[in-house]
Amino acid sequence: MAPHPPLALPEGFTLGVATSSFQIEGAVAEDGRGPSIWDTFARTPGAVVGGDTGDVACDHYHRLEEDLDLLVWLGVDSYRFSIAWPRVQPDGRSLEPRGLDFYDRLVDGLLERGIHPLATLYHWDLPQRLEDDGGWSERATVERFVSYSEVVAGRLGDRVRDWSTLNEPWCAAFLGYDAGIHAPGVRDPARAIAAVHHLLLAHGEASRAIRAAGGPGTNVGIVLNPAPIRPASDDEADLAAARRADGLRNRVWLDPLVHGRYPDDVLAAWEPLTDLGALHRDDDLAAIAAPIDLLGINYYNPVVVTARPAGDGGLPGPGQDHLAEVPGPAPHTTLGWSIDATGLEELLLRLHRDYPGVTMAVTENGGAFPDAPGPNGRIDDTDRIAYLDAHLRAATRAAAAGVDVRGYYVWTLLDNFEWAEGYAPTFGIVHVDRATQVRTPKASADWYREAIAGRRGAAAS
Ligand code: IFM
Repeated sequence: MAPHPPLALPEGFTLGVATSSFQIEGAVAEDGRGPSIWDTFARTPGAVVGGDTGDVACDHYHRLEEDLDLLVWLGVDSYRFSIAWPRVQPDGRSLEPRGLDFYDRLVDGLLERGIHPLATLYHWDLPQRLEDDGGWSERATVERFVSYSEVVAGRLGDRVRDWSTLNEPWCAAFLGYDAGIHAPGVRDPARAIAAVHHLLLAHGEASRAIRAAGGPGTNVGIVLNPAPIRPASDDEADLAAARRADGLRNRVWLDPLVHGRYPDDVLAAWEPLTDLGALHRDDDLAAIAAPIDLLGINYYNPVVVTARPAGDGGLPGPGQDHLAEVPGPAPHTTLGWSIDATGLEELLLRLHRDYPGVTMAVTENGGAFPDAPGPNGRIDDTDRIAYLDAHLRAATRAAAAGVDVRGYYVWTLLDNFEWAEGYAPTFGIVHVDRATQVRTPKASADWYREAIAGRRGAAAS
């Protein structure tokens, strides 16, 4: 079961698992938590497969100790989790101390167990009240995020040293405000373009506030979901489509964050869609480009794109009507995503080349697989083990080639609420019985546990 051949991890390489608040916590109306945009969206008929909601999810809010003990059993170095903004500020403004108390217990529970916390402040659960005022399309949401970040870092910053501001702002902006397939379900290119800028600005401004609240030794970063973009063919139109798609998936985030400027081709494409002059103010880019300590990379699969006639649909993202994603080569996970670990290595090498000097970690990687229980009820998910093993090796190859990549987090600990797909796709290394909430480690959990222990053994010998 242990990885074969043994993993050659760089010295000090972190192995962890990742989750997010809305996907696991449940208890959406408890201890003063306010509604988030995902509570609202999940109740919109047809928005989420099977009408699933986050009302119960993995009931993690009530099963915190049990889940912390699972982390101990796995032996992870670090746990990446997110804080639910509407638990801490139910309406995006006023403070709910019981919400903060929960994260206090979570952080203390991790530290008591020798597990390093990596806290994300925003994994898509915007307080609904802020969306009613315009959400990420409005500049005022930046201020709200900064004050929320100050409150959380003020309370936890004596114990949490590593923070990320946002998780995958690409999804928040483009799936949420352009394609409308994630909360808040808006389809308005101008609002999506505004959301990009405000999310980036919120990251930059909040990073300053978190450092101030946490004091020396505070590390702040952001988590993105960049991907290698591959043209469907060598046709000039497909090559141009790939370049265009790369702009919105990768460069529109990374160029401002690292180089302090938006890519010219993206600005040119967006100019006809909105008033960029009014949106982008003088000092914004300086704030966005504040140095980061860690760039989190969530990697699942490369994206294959083709040119197509403009019309409804297209790739998520303003100005991408004439682009489409085509299925990548087999094999695929149950969500139809190509399994391609070489894409992770290629991506890390490209980021190292184009954005030198940035320290990275793979903050999410994993797959949804069929997970049929065997006669003894055990889930022998050899497909997931093969996936994780190949990707972990790809990350270590990139590290050996000189990329500054310091860790790897499996997505995810528990089978959970997979956003618009509901509970059917399972990414967890631990099975969760939806009726009883009983947690049962899958074979992949045993594999990861042995990989972690083997690595520790190798370091000690
Ligand atoms: O479940 C999500 C997670 O919330 C963000 N990254 C991708 C995962 C799988 O889709």
